This record gives sequence, C-alpha cells and structure tokens, in this order.
Amino acid sequence: MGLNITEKIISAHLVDGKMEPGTEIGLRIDQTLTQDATGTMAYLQFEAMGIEKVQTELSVSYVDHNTLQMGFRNPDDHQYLRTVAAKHGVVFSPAGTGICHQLHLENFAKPGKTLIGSDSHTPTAGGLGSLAMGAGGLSVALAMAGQPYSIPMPKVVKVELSGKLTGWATSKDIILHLLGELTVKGGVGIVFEFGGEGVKTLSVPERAVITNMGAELGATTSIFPSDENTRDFLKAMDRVEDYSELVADTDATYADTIKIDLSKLEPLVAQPHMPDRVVTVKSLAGLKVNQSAIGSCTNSSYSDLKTTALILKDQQLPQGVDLMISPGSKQVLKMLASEGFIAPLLDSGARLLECTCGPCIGMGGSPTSAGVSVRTFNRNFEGRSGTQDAKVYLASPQTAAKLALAGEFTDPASWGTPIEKIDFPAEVPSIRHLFIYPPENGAEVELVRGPNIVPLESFSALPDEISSEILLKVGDDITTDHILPAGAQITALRSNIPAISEYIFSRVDENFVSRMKNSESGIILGGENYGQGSSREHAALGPRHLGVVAVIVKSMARIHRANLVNFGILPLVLSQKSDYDRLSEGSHLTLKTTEITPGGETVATTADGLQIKVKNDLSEKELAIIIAGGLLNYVGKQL
Ligand code: MIC
Ligand code: SF4
Repeated sequence: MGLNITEKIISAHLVDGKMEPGTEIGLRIDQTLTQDATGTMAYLQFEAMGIEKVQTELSVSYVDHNTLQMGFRNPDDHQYLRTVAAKHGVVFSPAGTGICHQLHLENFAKPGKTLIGSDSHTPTAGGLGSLAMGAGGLSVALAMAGQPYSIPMPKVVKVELSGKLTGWATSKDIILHLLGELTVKGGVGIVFEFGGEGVKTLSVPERAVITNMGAELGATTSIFPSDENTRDFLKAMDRVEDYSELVADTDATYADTIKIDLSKLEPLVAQPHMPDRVVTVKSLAGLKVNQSAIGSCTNSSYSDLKTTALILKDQQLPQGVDLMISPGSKQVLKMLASEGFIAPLLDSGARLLECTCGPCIGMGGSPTSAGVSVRTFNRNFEGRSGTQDAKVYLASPQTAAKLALAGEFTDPASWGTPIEKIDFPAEVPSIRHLFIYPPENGAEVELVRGPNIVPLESFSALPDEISSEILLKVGDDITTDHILPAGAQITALRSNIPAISEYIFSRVDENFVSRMKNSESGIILGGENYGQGSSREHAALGPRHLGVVAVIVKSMARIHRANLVNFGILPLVLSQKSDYDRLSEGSHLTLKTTEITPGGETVATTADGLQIKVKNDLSEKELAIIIAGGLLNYVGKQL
C-alpha cells in the first residue's frame, strides 16, 4: 500500500512504536528551533542534561519576541542565549534579524526533515515539506540531547485543493476558510496534508501562510508536498541543493478528505476574539477601522509586503488610522529597499517596525481603547494586543492594507484590479552572514548569565494521594494567553519562574495566585479546549511552581497537555462532562494517584461524598514522567 507524505517522513524517522493512529510513537528529530521567550528555559534544561554538544543535524536559536530591551532583563537573556548557543553547537540569530519561522523557511528548513520548535507556529516549515511541530521547551531540549520526540501517531487528513484563487482572495483566506469550517478544535490529533491540482498554483510563502495558521486548528502540523515550486523557492534562496522531491504515492490513503475549490474563495476575516469566528470581509462593510498591522510569522514575506507597498503606493492613510508594518526578515527588508518599495510605504503614513514579532506578542503597537485593529497575524485572543477591550480582526495583507486606506470595512468588489502574483526578484540578497555559527569546540566559550537567569527549580515526585481544593474554575477555550498573559513586562520574566508565576491567571482572576499561596496544593477545573494557543511551557511551569497538582477539564490542547506532563501536573478529563456543573471553586477532591493507570479511569471524591470519574489518555511513559515529578527528573538518571 502506498504512503502519504506524512507517513513517508514518519517511517523514515520512527524510533519507537507503530504507525497506528493514536498510539505513541517516538521520532528522530533532525532540526530544532527555539525563540528567546521560550528558549532561555529550553537551554537551562538542556544544560541540566549535561550534554556537551547538540545531537541534531541543526539547531537554531532565534531572538525575535522580546526585543524591546527596556532594562537589563531582555539584553541579559539574549547574551545568555548567544553564549549558550556557541557553547553547545547551536546557530544563533541576533535580535532584529527576523522572525524565527520566516528565517527558518528562508535559510534552513528542508523537505523531508523533522523539525520541532519551542513555538506553536513551527509548522510554518511544512510549507516546504518539513514535518514541523510545535513543542514545549523541555521537549525541544530533549531533542537537542538526541532523544526521540514522542507524540501520538496522528491521523492524516487530506486537504484537496482544486482550481485557482481569483480576485482579492489569498492563501490567508484558504486557512481562514478552513478555520471557519473546522473550528479551533478541528485539527486535534491530525496532520493536514495538502494535495490536488490547486497546490501547484501556490508558492512556498503562500503555502507557509496556511501551515503556519494550521496551528490555530489545534493540528499536530500541516504539510505540503515538495515539488517544482519548492525547488524554485530554494533556488531563489540560493540553496537549491537542499531540494528533494516529496510527494504522496498515487495509492496513498487518508483518514478523511476535505475538498476546497480555490476559485470559490473570497476575502475573509476572523472576528474577535477567536481565529475561527470567520465571516466575509464584505459582510462587515461600514465598520470603522482604527489600526492595521501587517507582519508576524504568518504574513511577513517579500510577496506579502511588496503587495502591501503596491496597494499603498501614491495613497495616503486617513487621519487617525495607524498602519504598522513588520518585515519577517532582513532579507525581506533588503529586497523591499533595493526595489524601491520602502518609500511608498513610508509616504503613505505607515510605520515601519523592526523585523520581529512586535505587536503580535504585545511588544508595542497596542490599539486604542475599544479600537478596531485589522491584523495579518494568526491570533486575536482577548487582551493579547495589550488593550483589553480592543477588537482584533485577522485578515490577509491585501485586506488589511485596503481597509486601513478606507478607514473602514468595505466590499472587495470596490477595490479595483487585484495585485498580480509576485515572484522573487532576479537577485535575492543573502543575510546568512548575520547568523552566528558555533565554534568547532565550544568548551572554551564562557557562559554569561545575568541576574534574570534564575536556576531551575527541582520538583518533588507525585504524592500517592491528592487531597486538594479546586482553586480555580474556568470556562471553555481558555488559551495560554489567559493562563499566562504576554506583553513586554511579563514576557521579560520568562527566565525567572518565581517572578513570572505572580502573573498566572492574573487577567482571569487576580486572587488566584494568593489562593494558591495560601494552600499546599490546588486543582484547576476547565471546560473544552483548555490551554489552546501557544507552546509557552510557562503556562504549566508557573502553575506547577504555585502548587497545582492536577488540571481537570472537558478537553485539552495538545502542546499544553504535553507541557503539563513534562512538569508533572496530571492532565485529567471528566468522564461525564456534566460533572463540570457539579463541581465549583472550593470543592475539595481526594484522588488516589496510585490507582491511576495509563488510559484508565479513576474516581475523585468530593468532601460530601460525590464520586467524580476522571479519565486520562496518558501513555505508560507519560504516567511515569508525572509520577517522577516531571520529565527532567525522569530523564535525569537515563542520560
Ligand atoms: C505566541 O505566539 O503566543 C508565542 C509567543 O509565539 C508562543 C510562544 C511563547 O509564548 O513564547 C507560541 O505561539 O508558542
Ligand atoms: Fe511571533 Fe506572533 Fe508568530 Fe508567535 S505568532 S511566533 S509572537 S509572530
């Protein structure tokens, strides 16, 4: 029987397990990436493993999130990241060089390779045929140490594209369409593999927009074949030698097939505050726009920004409309500059920001109170922009630029002739000399650790019995931004767990931390899709530091669940969802952890004798990790 692309890569990297959906598999990891906000922790953990040199083919450490450097914290973190990279054989990308996923696509990703990154949008590299997954920092540290990466074998769903995009529709509208159809829970346990005639009409940067935002579907990852367009892209990047063809066998099978006729799509937006609240742009005509932001790891490629410049050329933004543009990399910026596209951007009144995540992670660029901001990003969670009551809409660069110019939502039928598809210029400048490559022998490199780098805490093993109160009850769709908000002030504390833990759930319930501090331990009760969004392991580490022993929910997001396991917190699921209503904040639960079996059901008893059945989907190894008090304790003896 033939294999699909996902199965081909998995079978070539399979170290443990069988390719049966749902069962645990271990994969050999070729490449890793980290970014600064999750990276400091990942390298502290790597150091704790006592391995001299990374065991992967390539590991890269990017600095793109926390680049404001207000005070000593961020620059100290960056200095630590630079020295620890040199010491252990990791390539380092300094602040301002670009956004990790855009840089990785341009410079390092290869078809057929496995990549894990401590950032949930690592699947961006699926646009050129890598099997690229987001993971917690500790999982990435382990992969750097040469250990396999464990995941449940995903189901592979084919997304068959036919036809061709027309009018003002873009690849962003393909993924927004999918999000509208499948919702933010629609991809759990799934790899979306793109195929069909329509694939040929999409360039690698267009494909990467789709695989990037596939993360918002909750998918394990998304992947495109590696074909002539991939070859063209790698050639433009001056690394055609990295090309290899990778297509599904003609008799490959899939768990399911979703069909999309590209010619039927029109410009779409995701409304506040979820990426799946998708409607057509025209249906919102008349809604005033205060701000647009073009950039982020989703839409900051050369073609995205040149299109933007062509739309803004000889136009002037209306007074009071703020338009921010962040190129994805210095390569993109240099191409725009050499082709004369910076002046049209500046002359329109737009602001050119650094090549970083910027406003996407709340590093500046917050909208006005209750303002409407149209952003080309992948997330619009409440408060993430830094303005709690702002309304963020997610759209393509074309849509964001057109709506900024109009100062309101308009019908794309009135936008005139669409911008033609953009190819790379004949000469693509290289920025590869800006990366800092590690020396052959890192032993002599001196590690520099500023006061913001706080040593790792060691956690104790799981007690035989949990006897704790539910100290927080939350509803559905709690994101990691709810658990641990982003923004300059908080993100600067990513290497300091005691300090950052003060902000756990701070925007949901300001008394949660003090309730935790007044108790030995606590339980969190959640609804559906708990922990969706980012890969930040601080959303597990912080609660663990405060004494959370178990999270009991209706359902949970993949990366957050893995992070809970890594730090020894029990991820439990209510067997009867209706029990959610029988429990409240303050309910006391007793549960014998010695009775927990992998994939089994256990009973938790309330103070008044109510029996609540909870199940888990833990593998034997995951359970052993939790019992040991987390992954570092578990592997400590084995490495
Ligand atoms: C995000 O978009 O939320 C982030 C910041 O890139 C995160 C990682 C983090 O919290 O550091 C992600 O998506 O994984
Ligand atoms: Fe950076 Fe935003 Fe992408 Fe996260 S989603 S990596 S913050 S640009």
